[in-house]
Amino acid sequence: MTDIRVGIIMGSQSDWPTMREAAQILDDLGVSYETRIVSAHRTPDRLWEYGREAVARGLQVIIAGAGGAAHLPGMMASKTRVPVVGVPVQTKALSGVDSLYSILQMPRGYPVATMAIGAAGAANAGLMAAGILALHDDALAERLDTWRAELSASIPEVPVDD
Ligand code: RP5
Repeated sequence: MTDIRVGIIMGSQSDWPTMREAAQILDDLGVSYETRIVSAHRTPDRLWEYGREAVARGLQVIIAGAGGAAHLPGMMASKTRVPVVGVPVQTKALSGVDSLYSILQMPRGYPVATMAIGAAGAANAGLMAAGILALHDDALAERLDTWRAELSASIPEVPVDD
Protein backbone atom coordinates (compact mmCIF):
# COMPACT_ATOMS: atom_id res chain seq x y z
CA MET A 1 0.00 0.00 0.00
CA THR A 2 1.25 3.45 -0.96
CA ASP A 3 0.09 6.91 0.09
CA ILE A 4 -0.14 7.91 -3.58
CA ARG A 5 -3.82 8.40 -4.33
CA VAL A 6 -3.90 9.25 -8.04
CA GLY A 7 -2.09 7.65 -10.93
CA ILE A 8 -1.55 9.85 -13.97
CA ILE A 9 -0.72 7.58 -16.86
CA MET A 10 -0.18 8.41 -20.52
CA GLY A 11 0.57 6.59 -23.72
CA SER A 12 3.72 8.47 -24.62
CA GLN A 13 6.23 11.07 -23.49
CA SER A 14 4.61 13.27 -26.15
CA ASP A 15 1.41 13.31 -24.04
CA TRP A 16 3.16 14.88 -21.05
CA PRO A 17 2.76 18.56 -22.09
CA THR A 18 -0.99 17.91 -21.98
CA MET A 19 -1.07 15.63 -18.96
CA ARG A 20 1.08 17.91 -16.82
CA GLU A 21 -2.04 20.12 -16.59
CA ALA A 22 -3.63 17.40 -14.46
CA ALA A 23 -0.49 17.15 -12.36
CA GLN A 24 -0.45 20.92 -11.85
CA ILE A 25 -3.99 20.88 -10.50
CA LEU A 26 -3.16 18.05 -8.11
CA ASP A 27 -0.06 19.97 -6.97
CA ASP A 28 -2.18 23.06 -6.36
CA LEU A 29 -4.66 21.05 -4.31
CA GLY A 30 -2.12 19.02 -2.37
CA VAL A 31 -3.12 15.63 -3.76
CA SER A 32 -0.43 12.95 -3.98
CA TYR A 33 0.07 11.37 -7.39
CA GLU A 34 2.49 9.46 -9.57
CA THR A 35 3.17 9.75 -13.28
CA ARG A 36 3.90 6.84 -15.61
CA ILE A 37 4.16 6.18 -19.34
CA VAL A 38 1.94 3.17 -19.96
CA SER A 39 1.08 2.44 -23.57
CA ALA A 40 -1.75 0.13 -24.56
CA HIS A 41 0.10 -0.76 -27.74
CA ARG A 42 3.80 -0.38 -26.99
CA THR A 43 3.88 -1.64 -23.39
CA PRO A 44 0.80 -3.84 -22.95
CA ASP A 45 2.43 -5.87 -20.16
CA ARG A 46 3.10 -2.67 -18.22
CA LEU A 47 -0.56 -1.67 -18.67
CA TRP A 48 -1.75 -5.05 -17.39
CA GLU A 49 0.54 -4.98 -14.36
CA TYR A 50 -0.42 -1.41 -13.47
CA GLY A 51 -4.11 -2.27 -13.64
CA ARG A 52 -3.70 -5.53 -11.76
CA GLU A 53 -1.92 -3.83 -8.84
CA ALA A 54 -3.89 -0.56 -8.71
CA VAL A 55 -6.35 -1.54 -5.97
CA ALA A 56 -3.75 -3.23 -3.77
CA ARG A 57 -1.45 -0.21 -4.09
CA GLY A 58 -4.23 2.05 -2.83
CA LEU A 59 -4.77 4.12 -5.95
CA GLN A 60 -8.18 5.77 -5.79
CA VAL A 61 -8.38 7.41 -9.21
CA ILE A 62 -6.46 6.80 -12.43
CA ILE A 63 -6.19 9.63 -14.94
CA ALA A 64 -5.32 8.16 -18.32
CA GLY A 65 -4.41 10.28 -21.33
CA ALA A 66 -3.72 9.09 -24.86
CA GLY A 67 -3.98 10.25 -28.43
CA GLY A 68 -5.03 8.75 -31.75
CA ALA A 69 -6.13 5.15 -31.31
CA ALA A 70 -6.42 5.95 -27.61
CA HIS A 71 -7.08 2.56 -26.06
CA LEU A 72 -5.25 3.17 -22.78
CA PRO A 73 -8.14 4.52 -20.65
CA GLY A 74 -10.59 1.85 -21.78
CA MET A 75 -8.14 -1.01 -21.37
CA MET A 76 -7.22 0.25 -17.91
CA ALA A 77 -10.92 0.42 -17.01
CA SER A 78 -11.27 -3.19 -18.12
CA LYS A 79 -8.46 -4.25 -15.80
CA THR A 80 -9.29 -2.39 -12.55
CA ARG A 81 -12.33 -1.11 -10.71
CA VAL A 82 -10.40 2.02 -9.71
CA PRO A 83 -12.29 4.87 -11.45
CA VAL A 84 -10.60 5.88 -14.70
CA VAL A 85 -10.78 9.45 -15.98
CA GLY A 86 -9.88 9.60 -19.67
CA VAL A 87 -8.15 12.51 -21.39
CA PRO A 88 -8.24 12.62 -25.20
CA VAL A 89 -4.91 14.12 -26.27
CA GLN A 90 -5.08 16.44 -29.26
CA THR A 91 -3.59 14.95 -32.42
CA LYS A 92 -2.20 16.55 -35.57
CA ALA A 93 -4.04 14.34 -38.05
CA LEU A 94 -7.56 14.53 -36.65
CA SER A 95 -7.35 17.24 -33.96
CA GLY A 96 -8.10 14.80 -31.16
CA VAL A 97 -11.53 13.74 -32.38
CA ASP A 98 -9.96 10.32 -32.98
CA SER A 99 -8.74 10.27 -29.37
CA LEU A 100 -12.14 11.40 -28.08
CA TYR A 101 -14.08 8.74 -29.94
CA SER A 102 -11.58 6.06 -28.97
CA ILE A 103 -12.07 6.88 -25.28
CA LEU A 104 -15.70 7.91 -25.11
CA GLN A 105 -17.78 5.10 -26.50
CA MET A 106 -17.14 2.35 -23.94
CA PRO A 107 -19.36 -0.72 -23.83
CA ARG A 108 -21.73 -1.15 -20.89
CA GLY A 109 -19.92 -2.41 -17.81
CA TYR A 110 -16.54 -0.69 -18.10
CA PRO A 111 -16.95 3.06 -17.76
CA VAL A 112 -14.40 5.77 -18.47
CA ALA A 113 -15.22 9.32 -17.37
CA THR A 114 -14.20 11.11 -20.56
CA MET A 115 -12.97 14.70 -20.42
CA ALA A 116 -12.66 17.34 -23.13
CA ILE A 117 -9.89 17.16 -25.75
CA GLY A 118 -6.52 18.56 -24.76
CA ALA A 119 -5.24 20.75 -21.96
CA ALA A 120 -8.64 21.77 -20.58
CA GLY A 121 -9.60 18.12 -20.39
CA ALA A 122 -6.40 17.26 -18.54
CA ALA A 123 -6.93 20.06 -16.02
CA ASN A 124 -10.52 18.97 -15.55
CA ALA A 125 -9.32 15.39 -15.01
CA GLY A 126 -7.26 16.67 -12.10
CA LEU A 127 -10.30 18.49 -10.73
CA MET A 128 -12.48 15.42 -11.22
CA ALA A 129 -10.01 13.26 -9.32
CA ALA A 130 -9.83 15.84 -6.53
CA GLY A 131 -13.62 16.02 -6.36
CA ILE A 132 -13.86 12.23 -5.98
CA LEU A 133 -11.24 12.17 -3.24
CA ALA A 134 -12.84 15.17 -1.50
CA LEU A 135 -15.94 13.09 -0.81
CA HIS A 136 -13.96 11.45 2.01
CA ASP A 137 -11.42 14.16 2.80
CA ASP A 138 -12.74 17.32 4.45
CA ALA A 139 -9.46 19.25 4.22
CA LEU A 140 -9.22 18.57 0.49
CA ALA A 141 -12.88 19.51 0.07
CA GLU A 142 -12.12 22.87 1.65
CA ARG A 143 -9.12 23.44 -0.62
CA LEU A 144 -11.17 22.51 -3.67
CA ASP A 145 -13.99 24.88 -2.65
CA THR A 146 -11.42 27.67 -2.22
CA TRP A 147 -9.86 26.88 -5.63
CA ARG A 148 -13.27 27.06 -7.29
CA ALA A 149 -14.23 30.29 -5.54
CA GLU A 150 -10.93 31.92 -6.56
CA LEU A 151 -11.43 30.95 -10.19
CA SER A 152 -14.94 32.33 -10.11
CA ALA A 153 -13.77 35.58 -8.50
CA SER A 154 -11.07 36.00 -11.18
CA ILE A 155 -13.63 36.25 -13.99
CA PRO A 156 -14.33 39.92 -14.85
CA GLU A 157 -17.92 41.00 -15.10
CA VAL A 158 -17.42 43.38 -18.00
CA PRO A 159 -15.37 42.69 -21.17
CA VAL A 160 -12.62 45.13 -22.14
CA ASP A 161 -10.90 45.96 -25.42
CA ASP A 162 -7.55 44.23 -25.97
C1 RP5 B 1 -0.49 7.31 -28.44
O1 RP5 B 1 0.06 7.70 -29.63
C2 RP5 B 1 0.05 8.24 -27.41
O2 RP5 B 1 -0.87 8.39 -26.37
C3 RP5 B 1 0.30 9.51 -28.16
O3 RP5 B 1 -0.73 10.46 -27.95
C4 RP5 B 1 0.29 9.08 -29.61
C5 RP5 B 1 1.58 9.39 -30.32
O4 RP5 B 1 2.66 8.86 -29.60
P1 RP5 B 1 4.15 9.18 -30.04
O5 RP5 B 1 4.32 8.65 -31.44
O6 RP5 B 1 4.31 10.68 -29.99
O7 RP5 B 1 5.02 8.50 -29.03
O8 RP5 B 1 -0.20 5.99 -28.11
